[in-house]
Amino acid sequence: MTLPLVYSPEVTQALADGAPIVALESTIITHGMPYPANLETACGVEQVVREAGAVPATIAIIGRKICIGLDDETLEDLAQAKDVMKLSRADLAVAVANGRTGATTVAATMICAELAGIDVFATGGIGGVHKGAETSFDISADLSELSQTAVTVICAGAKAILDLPKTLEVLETLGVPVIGYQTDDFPAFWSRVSGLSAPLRMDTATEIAKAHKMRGRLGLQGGQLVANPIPVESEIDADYLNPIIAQAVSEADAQNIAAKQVTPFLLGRIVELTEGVSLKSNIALVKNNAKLGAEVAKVLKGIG
Ligand code: PSU
Ligand code: MN
Repeated sequence: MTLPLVYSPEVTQALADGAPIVALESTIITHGMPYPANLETACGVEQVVREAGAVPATIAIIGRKICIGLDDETLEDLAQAKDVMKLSRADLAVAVANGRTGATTVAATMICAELAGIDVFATGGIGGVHKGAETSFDISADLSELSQTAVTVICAGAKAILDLPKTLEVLETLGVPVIGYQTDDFPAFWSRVSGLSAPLRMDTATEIAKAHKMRGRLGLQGGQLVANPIPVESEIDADYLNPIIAQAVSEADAQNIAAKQVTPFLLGRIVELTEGVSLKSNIALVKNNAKLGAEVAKVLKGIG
């Protein structure tokens, strides 16, 4: 049985050459940012990966196939589509089997990347433990995916829409290495620091690549989470953002937003309430992560 994977020409060539590839998610395009910033980001991030000497593979489910690498026209369509499923581990197979168009979250992108033989994936923020999870039980499937799928995920930490201490506790319980890149602090997406310590620290792409390989050699399941702080010049003042985040969270509660809708609702409200200020920083940090992803992918392929 062959897997339902189709590769872009660029990714096909890279796989044949043993060249470095960086996986990219599509939920950030369909449910994470508004149009046209989502499209500009998707194209811009791919460009950063290429300039850093690796090949980008944006992943989505289209026409009963797991597409590894999307052409510009498909990116344009996805960026404007309204009825795209947000896919995690639970619904990935359903979407492929039933011909639904789907965008992959961190969890689903990890699964697809591993199937395609891609070791490194760069994104913005991961899902985590939501505030109030002690009653809602809302804990993203991204966390358990990190404990079972052998992909190194580069992010900028997690947004303060989440309960960050609980998110780190769950990652520890699940055995996921959380690595601060060139920092002792766990970064909080728009801020370089969260006030929480990063459980591990690494200062080079080489260290990250070595640790990735060693997990495989030791037979340890799962991947690694690298938390790369936002560039200083793109940071946003927490005093400005915190009340906005609190407002978005209380609106979600008041409107009984639940399950898959929670994260997209919060992300959308924060962009609206900051009148796009948060979006500019979001784009900068994704590009910053794409660059580090390319460096790690290059070391894993023996170049760089
Ligand atoms: N956090 C962000 N931006 C995003 C997401 C999370 O700052 O775009 C997206 C990612 O695709 C992530 C998903 O995997 O939301 C998590 O959704 P949930 O909380 O429903 O698991
Ligand atoms: Mn959830």
